[in-house]
Amino acid sequence: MAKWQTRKLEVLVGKPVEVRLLSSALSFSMASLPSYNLAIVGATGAVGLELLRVLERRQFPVRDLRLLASARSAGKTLTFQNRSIPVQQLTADAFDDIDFAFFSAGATRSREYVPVARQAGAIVIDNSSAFRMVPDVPLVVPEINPEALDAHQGLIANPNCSAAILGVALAPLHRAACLRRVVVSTYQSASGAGAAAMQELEDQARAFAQGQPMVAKIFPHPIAFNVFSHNTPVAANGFNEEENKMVEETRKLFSLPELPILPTCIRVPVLRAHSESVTAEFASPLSAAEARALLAAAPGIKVIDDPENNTFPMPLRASGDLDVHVGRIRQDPSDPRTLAFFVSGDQLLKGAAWNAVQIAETLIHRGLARKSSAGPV
Ligand code: NAP
Ligand code: 2RA
Repeated sequence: MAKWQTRKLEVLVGKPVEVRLLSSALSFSMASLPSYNLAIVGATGAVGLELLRVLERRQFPVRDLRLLASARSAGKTLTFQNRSIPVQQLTADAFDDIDFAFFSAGATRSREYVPVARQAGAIVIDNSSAFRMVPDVPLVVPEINPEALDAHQGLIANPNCSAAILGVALAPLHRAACLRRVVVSTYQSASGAGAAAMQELEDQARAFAQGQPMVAKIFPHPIAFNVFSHNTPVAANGFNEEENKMVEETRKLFSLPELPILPTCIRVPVLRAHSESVTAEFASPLSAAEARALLAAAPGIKVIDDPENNTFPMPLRASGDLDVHVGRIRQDPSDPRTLAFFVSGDQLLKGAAWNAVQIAETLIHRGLARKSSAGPV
């Protein structure tokens, strides 16, 4: 961050501000680096396809790219840097000579094949929920806890997309004022449930427009023109799986194992990008202006906060953006330590593909891209 930005922040906050220079650490140049052999498990899925686009966008130094999916996709081709690359069936010998393996094919595949990939020497960055809460597996969002990568043993977990987006917005505020409690309601897009769910929303909207019945196969209820509680099972504690993941993973990301978090996860008829209405309580008072300045200076965030034009974060605008959009920032009139704000972030990017590639970039730049070794799983 430039010095003038730090000073502007100090004027607004009214005290010296310690700003961690994550910004520069996060906008790495990937030119003139050695190149790597990559594998993408689940390359044909919603996240896998985004991984291909993000690797291109970041000019990630790729030597060889192995695209893996189920037997259904074997023989298909996908395009990467104007080259046509065949999709291969995921098998145990698919990881020979691979430096980084990005997994995005569900927890069952990760449980079976992540140990195989690590045994073959690959560093695994896993988008599934399989290992996120294993104590020695770092769960990382580079804007929050890049230092957790230092002790990695060849496997890094990418958090749940709703937790990642929430965490990016909370991080600069927590650094300034210390989080005490979070209440969050999500507005989650169809693509959070995969490529087929995204297609289901499009098909239902088309059917509705043509006066045809809306067929629900992936979701338990019609997703077009509807809103319903997140489609994961409700656990004995009354919270659904998505809500429980948000609580556990946010606590792990911030190393705040007792942080009170009250989530409500909702599916909405949006194709892509999750939104969240957040109420956060802090140990010390934080005005809306202070929060806006902290958020504007933080890496990975765009402040979209324009009351005059009634323009705030929206999933349509956040779609395709690597940054999380934050706005509608207000201080609770009844408690100066409580803020309310609204967030939209492309969960296929910051909640999955971009965060995974960013982890690989951070490993390379911190000199941590060493070969995998035996570890906790
Ligand atoms: P998706 O669109 O349904 O894609 C699933 C991928 O897994 C496809 O490439 C599929 O290949 C592959 N696959 C399925 N069964 C397989 C098998 N037996 N062997 C090898 N590959 C198999 O799902 P997604 O949304 O991309 O999610 C992928 C993972 O990322 C999940 O673990 C999910 O929890 C996680 N994630 C998703 C999001 C999100 O916003 N969608 C965000 C964060 C994390 P075929 O095409 O051949 O079937
Ligand atoms: C969802 N959190 O939106 C998931 C995506 N992994 O359902």
